[in-house]
Amino acid sequence: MGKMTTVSSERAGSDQSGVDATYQLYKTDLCGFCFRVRGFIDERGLQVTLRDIQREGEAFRELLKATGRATVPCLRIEEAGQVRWMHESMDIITFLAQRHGLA
Ligand SMILES: N[C@@H](CCC(=O)N[C@@H](CS)C(=O)NCC(=O)O)C(=O)O
Repeated sequence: MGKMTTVSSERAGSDQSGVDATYQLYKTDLCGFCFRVRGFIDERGLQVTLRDIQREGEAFRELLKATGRATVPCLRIEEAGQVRWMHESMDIITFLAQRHGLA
């Protein structure tokens, strides 16, 4: 009890699950599927950088280039020098829940 732990705000692994990955959620503010994912992220306290593809042209171009689609939500997962992109709100939630012991 009382032991202080320093965590990086960039690392979702700070939830002590041992996972050292960096997450970015590509989203818009008009997308209900995005709000579903964001609600889960907020509820569980995961560190995920939000990228708005309507407000940030660069985010839109990154998403399109990487996935060939403009569909949101899309989770960019960077881990051990590798990058993966995941569509589908329920797949994203299930992935994060399993990954971080939050099922
Ligand atoms: N089944 C998908 C639906 C995603 C979806 O329909 N996203 C809409 C916004 S609410 C979208 O990005 N439409 C534009 C497109 O696909 O180009 C999910 O659950 O994530």
